[in-house]
Amino acid sequence: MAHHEDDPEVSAPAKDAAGVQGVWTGMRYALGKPGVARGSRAMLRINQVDGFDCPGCAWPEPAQRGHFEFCENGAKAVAEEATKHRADPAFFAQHSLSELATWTDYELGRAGRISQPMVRREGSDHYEAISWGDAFAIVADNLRRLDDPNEALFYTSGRTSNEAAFLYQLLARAYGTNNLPDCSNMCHESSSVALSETIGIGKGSVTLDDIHNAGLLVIVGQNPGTNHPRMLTALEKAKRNGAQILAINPMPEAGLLNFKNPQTPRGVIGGGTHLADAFLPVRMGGDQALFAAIGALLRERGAVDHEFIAHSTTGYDEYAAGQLDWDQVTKATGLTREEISVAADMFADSPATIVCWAMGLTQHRDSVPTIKEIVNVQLLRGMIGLPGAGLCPVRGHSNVQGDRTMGIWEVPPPWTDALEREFDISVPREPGFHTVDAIRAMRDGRAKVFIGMGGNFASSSPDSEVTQAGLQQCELTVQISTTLNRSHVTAGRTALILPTKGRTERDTQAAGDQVVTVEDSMSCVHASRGRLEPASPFLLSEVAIVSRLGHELLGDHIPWRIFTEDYRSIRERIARVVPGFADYERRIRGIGFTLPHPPRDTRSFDTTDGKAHFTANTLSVIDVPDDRLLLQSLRSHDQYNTTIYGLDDRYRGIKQGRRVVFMHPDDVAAHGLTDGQRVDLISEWKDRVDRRAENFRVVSYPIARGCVATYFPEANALVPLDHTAKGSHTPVSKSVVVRVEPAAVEVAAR
Ligand SMILES: Nc1nc2c(c(=O)[nH]1)N[C@H]1C(S)=C(S)[C@@H](COP(=O)(O)OP(=O)(O)OC[C@H]3O[C@@H](n4cnc5c(=O)[nH]c(N)nc54)[C@H](O)[C@@H]3O)O[C@H]1N2
Ligand SMILES: Nc1nc2c(c(=O)[nH]1)N[C@H]1C(S)=C(S)[C@@H](COP(=O)(O)OP(=O)(O)OC[C@H]3O[C@@H](n4cnc5c(=O)[nH]c(N)nc54)[C@H](O)[C@@H]3O)O[C@H]1N2
Ligand SMILES: [Mo]
Repeated sequence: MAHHEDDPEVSAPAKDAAGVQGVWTGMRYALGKPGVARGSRAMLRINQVDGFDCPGCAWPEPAQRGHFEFCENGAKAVAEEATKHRADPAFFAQHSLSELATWTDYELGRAGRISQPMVRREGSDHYEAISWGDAFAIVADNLRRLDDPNEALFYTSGRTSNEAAFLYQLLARAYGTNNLPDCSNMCHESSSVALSETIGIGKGSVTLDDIHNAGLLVIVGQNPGTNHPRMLTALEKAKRNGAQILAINPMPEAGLLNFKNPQTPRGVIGGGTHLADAFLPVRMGGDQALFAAIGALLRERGAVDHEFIAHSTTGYDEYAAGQLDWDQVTKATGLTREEISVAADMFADSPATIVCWAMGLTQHRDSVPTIKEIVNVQLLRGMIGLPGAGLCPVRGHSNVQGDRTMGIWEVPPPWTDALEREFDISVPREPGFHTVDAIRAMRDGRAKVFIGMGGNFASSSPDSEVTQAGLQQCELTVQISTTLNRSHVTAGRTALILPTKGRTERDTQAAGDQVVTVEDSMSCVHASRGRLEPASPFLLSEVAIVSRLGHELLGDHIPWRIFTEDYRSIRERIARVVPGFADYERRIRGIGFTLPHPPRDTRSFDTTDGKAHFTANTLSVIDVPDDRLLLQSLRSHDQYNTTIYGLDDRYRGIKQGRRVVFMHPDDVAAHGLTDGQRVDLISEWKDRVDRRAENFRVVSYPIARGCVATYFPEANALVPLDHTAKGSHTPVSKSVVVRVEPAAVEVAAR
């Protein structure tokens, strides 16, 4: 494999998202990779009622579907699954593990779909083919040999269907552990924690119609143009209906400012729709102070819904008694009091406000209080459970919310008693390991078997060196995967790759072609039917893999075989165990159904006292010394988490390279650097370990002062394992204190 030079070309960032270029790029991915027929057939089935759910993101589909309910993002995700490249036994015979370890994530991903089960036996430097039967026997043997079921880890990424997720947590819990870390731990955990504690449910309270009918949409810490492109269509519609948009972000992301909808003539030919009416270039980590200030200004102006507060909430007096220190606010936000007042006016003038957010809020040390401060502002104005109003955490992975609903969680779910009764098992009640604890357990030899249901734990987790060493120390690692990634290369002493079908692929079992179900970011559950020919005849579905492992490990006390033959039998069990799923089978026909959400549906709150909770949060701002910078790691336009589709980041003006660090021109100068210079990033934390990531090109960029940005997963080496969000244990991927040094000479020459 030819190694790609990482030598970025830089031009001015784009001012709008999508447009013709977006469609062109999307179609290019769709048509170029899998071959024209397979590609376009796949595209036409995305997000249609009888098609498959787009594996791109968790943004909901409208009830009235257009012919093209997908975007560039979805097109790339589908093309990735439909690639013609194969990591087959010949590939693994040719490339040793030590060689593959030198490849970038981009190069690994391009090896394509894994076509057969593979094993790396202890001491060998190569994977070799293995039969499914032998592979399951190895897993079951290793699990049986453990002294304690809590020495095993069952990780899940967020693409897994409800059916596979339900069986997977059943397998782990029946085996005897709650060690179910998942990508949520690194993603929206802070949202789930903050919302559960304040409104009694860890999910967003709006529907797509609410978005369309909002008076004010606040988009904070999210880059929808790249990560949720279909959301732009909803924003455009809201805008036509008269909505105002307030964007809050340290970077002026293209999709927030202007949108050329490629699916309307206006978008293709005209100037597009101006989206943001106001833009606050907040300093990273400054949102808690910002929303506390907005709340204070609203109270000052009397823009308060006293009736709602008296009837439906508690804690207002304590919250309202909080004193605001404006010096602290301006320091934390980097904004002036006037700028914040403009934002407060927008809240005060809006009859219906929705706040949307994503990783820019959830991956900080103070993420939980920050989101609680947003809840405060929404409660203050009574903006919950009203048409066009509410709280909207925008989820990432297409079924990450559904996986949680199905019990993928290190905490035993509230319906654990029902699960025990249904399957006549006993489930431990003490919580298992979340992602960060799972890494600690591997590092310390307390966890010895790692099983990954999708995902790429080695690259997506914090403190790459510690995580990867932890995996390599395991007695057994098992990756249930579609495409090759770094987690296959950072193999345990014995390592298995169990290749599975993607969501786009036909899943035929004894009872015929199967559908699976997923839940989107707005709690709508619907069916997904794969249509494409599977990438290889040897692939098993995720459901079949879990069931065969369950059978091998636990026997047929749980009817694993029946589950695989007909997925309806799994949904029957889910309907009996998980609240909200009664009559599951019938209700997934057509466009599906929406799960109950008390605040949204009836303005009621499932908290201890039946009220929504105002919270009084102490403000403490991360202290960044003058000669240091605060670093965030984010996504380029050409990646899906650790899957790197290409080396460009079109909207930010980057081509052919990923090792860039975005920096305000004044910071470039203040740090004695020049645009284009190569630098090393060294993260500093109280454990005094210098974590390094080397050889990044400085890019002068409009980003808030004192803040820098670089791409995930290249930056994960810089995120200290023990530096997590208070209350949610989420790694602080967006607030790492770094020093920047000119690149060491020998590195620059590499
Ligand atoms: N194409 C594509 N789509 C995706 C993904 C992908 O990788 N590629 N990933 C999926 C997943 S799993 C997820 S979770 C979502 C992620 O979706 P996003 O959350 O949009 O993802 P990020 O790229 O991490 O962008 C974070 C945004 O927050 C801003 N930000 C950073 N720190 C702060 C802060 O302190 N305050 C404020 N106000 N803003 C801040 C950044 O400048 C950036 O615009 O996307 C999903 N969709
Ligand atoms: N520094 C930093 N770190 C981060 C983040 C950040 O912003 N900054 N974001 C965090 C977030 S929000 C998330 S969600 C995590 C993501 O963490 P993960 O979910 O662990 O990572 P992904 O890159 O999404 O996983 C991609 C792999 O999943 C496999 N895969 C794809 N589709 C399927 C499928 O249908 N079935 C199965 N079984 N496997 C499949 C493929 O082999 C592919 O290589 O990363 C987190 N890590
Ligand atoms: Mo995510």
